[in-house]
Amino acid sequence: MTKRILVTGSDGMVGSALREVLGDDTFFATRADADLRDFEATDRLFKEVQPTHVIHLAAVVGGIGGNIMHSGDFFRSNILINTNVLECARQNDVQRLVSFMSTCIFPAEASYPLSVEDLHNGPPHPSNFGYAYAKRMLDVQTRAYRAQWNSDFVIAVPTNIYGPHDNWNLEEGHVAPALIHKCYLAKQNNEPLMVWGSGNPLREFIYSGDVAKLVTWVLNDYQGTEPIILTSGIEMPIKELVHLVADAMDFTGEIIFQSDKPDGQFRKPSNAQPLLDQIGGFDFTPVDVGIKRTVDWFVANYPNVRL
Ligand code: GFB
Repeated sequence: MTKRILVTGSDGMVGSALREVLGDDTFFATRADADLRDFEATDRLFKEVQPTHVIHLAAVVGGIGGNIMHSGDFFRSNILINTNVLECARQNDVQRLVSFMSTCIFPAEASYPLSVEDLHNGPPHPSNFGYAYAKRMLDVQTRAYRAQWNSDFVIAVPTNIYGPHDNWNLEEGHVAPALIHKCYLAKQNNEPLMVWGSGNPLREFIYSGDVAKLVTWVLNDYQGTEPIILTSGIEMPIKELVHLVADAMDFTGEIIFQSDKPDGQFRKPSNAQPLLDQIGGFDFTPVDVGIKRTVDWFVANYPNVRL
C-alpha cells in the first residue's frame, strides 16, 4: 500500500514548515477540513484521506498569557482532539502516528536536564497546568494503545518553537512572535519595546524548519517507543532573545522590562542526548539566524499574519 501522510493542524507554524519537506503523498488538513474536537468529523476526515501515516500537530496552544487565561479550554479542547485523533488512527489502521507534547508540560520541580522518565513525577508549572495535563494524557493514551493494540504511536517533544507563520497575538502568543510583533510596532510608533517579566528566565528555542525535518525523521526512522525530546540543549535568557529581535528589526529604541508581568517557569533545560544518540548530529539553526529569518518574514507579511 503506498504511503499516505495526514498532517493535522497543518495551517500553523510547524505545518507550514512541513509543506517544504513533505511530498505530494501528504494531505495537509486544517480546522476547515474537520473540527477534531468532534469524533464523527474526525472519523470522516480519516475515512476520506485513508492515511497510512499521521503527523498530528493540531492542538489549542498559546504562550504564558494564553495559558493563564484559557486553562479550561486548553484542557478540554486538547483532551478531545487527542482522544479523537488517536482513536480514529487506531480504527483506520494507521501504521504510524507522531503526535506532539512540549517541554513546558514537565514537572515544575524536576532534576535537570528534563528527561521523559520524569514527565509524570510532579505537577507542571501553574502557568499552564490545563494544557500540560491534557498533553500528559496524550502520553498515557499513547502507551495504553501500544499496550492493548500494539499501536505504533510515538510522541515528539520540542522545546519553544519559533518561526514564520506563527501566532503573533500580543497577549496570547509565545514569547518570540510576541516580541517580534511588539518590536515592529515600537519601531513604527517610535515607542519603547515592552518586555514581560525580568528577562532572566531561560528558554531553549528551536526553529520551525528544524522541527519539520526532525519530525519527519521521527515518522520515518525513530526506533524508540518513548517520547523523544527535540532540542539543541542550548538555553538562552529571555533578555538575550530580546536583543536578537531588536538587532534583527534594527530597533534602537528603549527596552523596558515589566516586573508586574509573569516570568513563568524560570528554566526548563531538556535532555538532548537521546536525540543525538539516535540521529547522530543535527545542524540546528542558530537562534540569531532563525530570528532574523522570522523577523524578515514578519516584516514582509505584516499585517497579513495570524493574530
Ligand atoms: O513562550 P512563552 O510565553 O511561554 O514564554 P513559556 C514566556 C517567557 O517569556 C516568560 C517572557 O518568561 C515571559 O516573562 N516574555 C517576555 C514574554 N515578553 C513576553 C511577551 O511579550 N509575551 C510572552 N508570551 N512572553 C510555553 C508554553 O511556556 O512553553 C507553550 O506556554 C509551549 O505551550 C512552550 O509548551 C514550550 O515558555 O513559559
